[in-house]
Order: sequence, then structure tokens, then C-alpha cells
Amino acid sequence: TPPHLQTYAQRAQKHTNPAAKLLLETMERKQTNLSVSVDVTKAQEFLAIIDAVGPFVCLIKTHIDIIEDFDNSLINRLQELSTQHDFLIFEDRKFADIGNTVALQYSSGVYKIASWAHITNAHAVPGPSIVTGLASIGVPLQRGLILLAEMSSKGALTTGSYVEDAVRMARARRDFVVGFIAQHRMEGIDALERTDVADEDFLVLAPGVGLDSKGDAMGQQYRTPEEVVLNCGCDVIIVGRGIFGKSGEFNAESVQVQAKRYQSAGWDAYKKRVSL
Ligand code: 5IU
Repeated sequence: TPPHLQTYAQRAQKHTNPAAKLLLETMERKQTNLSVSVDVTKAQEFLAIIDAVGPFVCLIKTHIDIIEDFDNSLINRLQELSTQHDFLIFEDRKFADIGNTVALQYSSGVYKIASWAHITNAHAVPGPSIVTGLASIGVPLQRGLILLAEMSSKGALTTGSYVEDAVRMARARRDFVVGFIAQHRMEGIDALERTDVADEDFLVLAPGVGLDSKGDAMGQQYRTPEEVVLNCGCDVIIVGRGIFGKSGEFNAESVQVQAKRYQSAGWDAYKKRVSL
């Protein structure tokens, strides 16, 4: 049975990467495949949104470098919220340099991403050395890496053999690469009957999810949770503005209403997919 037809609980039991296992366990425990992308620029609003959506998500996605008033106390608070509300943290860093440089960017600098983000992501464009570089930091810390296989934006160059090559790169480092950012579960992941990959389980995380809008003015394209999870076999839905609205206009009640709405839509689509 391919992974997307198994329950999150079944997959959690067998997964050998600690971050992926924890994510799958959390999804099952909280009955949610929702990840909220908290793309706001003020620390206070960032934390307020996370506190509001915390009960409804398995994963909080961050762009830590857009916070204007960043300091280390923000990371402490983020980690406290992660424990309190039981979610993992995914820094959407999209690393894209040579191995040596990404290892430094991941471990050092102002943000020290590896010290707090359970999961981060990288472009496949530099080739396998980017995974080697990030793994040198992430594996000892029990982290997981997501490769960008397909982007949601209009005209993205992530098509054809690029996607297949990203899958090959992931397959070569299954101790660390736990999945993909993609718009659908790529055929190449599961169509293989090769015995050496029979037990592999890549998670597919899909951004570009919205219930009320088809896109934005800068090329973003939205599909519904049902399209993404049920029809396209993705495991986690990533929702930003569909939940928190506009940066700077935080309203806890409306954020919670939207988070619950996306949580139910994502979970219903999952239950249909695994026939529960
Ligand atoms: N994101 C995408 N598409 C992609 C990738 C990442 O939208 O292909 I890779 C990020 C960008 C933003 C979030 O942080 O996911 C989506 O936010 P909205 O739901 O507000 O569009």
C-alpha cells in the first residue's frame, strides 16, 4: 500500500526519521493536517497568531527573516508555544547554496535555524551536495529536510525532469530528507516496485491552499484542501493569508474560525482518502 493510502498513525509507527515520526504522530493525535504559514513582520502579531491557531495545527511554518523586531526571546516564546499547543516548527528557509555555505546558514548567523526548527527546506537546484551540507548539521539534531519539488507560483520552472531529480536526491538521503513541497504526490514516489525503496515514506506538503480565493496579485495560485489532499495525495496543507488575513490586522476570533475551518476541510479530505 502506498503511504498516502495508509493512516498517519500507521505511517508514524514505521517512520525512521525522528522529525517525520513526530509530525505524523502529532497529526494523528490532534486530528489535523493543517500547517499555518505565519507571514507577518511584527513579533507580537507573529506570536498572537501562533497562540490562536496552535490548537488546530500540526506544524507552524515560519519565515523568521521577515520579523522586523527579532531577538532571541522570540525563539524561546515560539518553543514554549510549540510545547504548550503540541505542534512542530518548520522554517521555510529555502536554502539554495553549496553544501559548505548552507551548513553555515543553517547552524549559525542571527537565527541558528537548526537549533529550533524541527523541519526546514531546500531547493534541489545545487544538486546532492546541498543535502550533504544540511545533513551534517541536521542529522545529529534529529531534524528533517523537505526538498522543493514543485512550486505553487504561476510559471514556476519546477517541472518535468527537475521534479524527478528532486525525488532521486531525496531517495539517496532518506535518513534526513523526509518529503517534498509539491502540488501533488508525484508518480515517481510510489510507482516504483523497487524493493530497496518499498519501505520509504515521503511526506508531501502543499502550499497554495485557499477556500475563498483562486490566487493573489503576485502569481500565487490556490486550490482547495479537497483537491490537494484527496485528489492530489498531499499530506499537509499549508495556509497563510486564508487564515490570518492581512498582516497587521490580527483578530483572534476570526483567525480561530478560519483555522478550524481549514482543519476540518483538510481532515475530511484525508479521511475520505484513507476510507475512514
Ligand atoms: N510557499 C508557496 N508556494 C510554494 C512554496 C512556498 O506559497 O511553492 I516552496 C510559501 C509562501 C508563503 C506560503 O509563505 O507558502 C503561502 O502563503 P499564502 O497561503 O498566504 O499564499
